[in-house]
Amino acid sequence: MLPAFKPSLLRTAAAAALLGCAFTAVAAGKDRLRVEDAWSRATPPGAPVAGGFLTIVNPGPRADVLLGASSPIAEKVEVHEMKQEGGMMRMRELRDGLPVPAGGKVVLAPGGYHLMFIQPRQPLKEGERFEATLRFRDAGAVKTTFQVRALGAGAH
Ligand SMILES: [Cu+2]
Repeated sequence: MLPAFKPSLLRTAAAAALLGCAFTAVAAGKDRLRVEDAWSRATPPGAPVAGGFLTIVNPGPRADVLLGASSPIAEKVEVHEMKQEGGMMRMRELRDGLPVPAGGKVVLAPGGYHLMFIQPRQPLKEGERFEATLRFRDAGAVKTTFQVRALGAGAH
């Protein structure tokens, strides 16, 4: 009698714990900042930099800031902005980070904001994937998988 009773009690406790965890995750996940559609371009051998493009979605009630990133595929990763200045496209590092509005999103795309992978450790090949960790002021580290698209790929 007892041996049959005990495991079922344990199972019930385990199920309750699992459900509890699941509900907590759903509640917290609703407002959680996320990264979508991360991609990069194939690079020729010896390319000094590669761009990283993605969309940051922040459904929560608080603004956040993308402070930086790191990746095993590059020496370092910077947050850059590209814009027209005096008839020329110029690129600069956003040293204070890139703000992400509450309940909004920011698109990093060719010709605008982007991540700059500096000194890639090997050429990026079309069809491959690689990992990078984005660092946000409030959301902390967000691990992201980048899909490498064809050389010369534009915005989708
Ligand atoms: Cu750049």
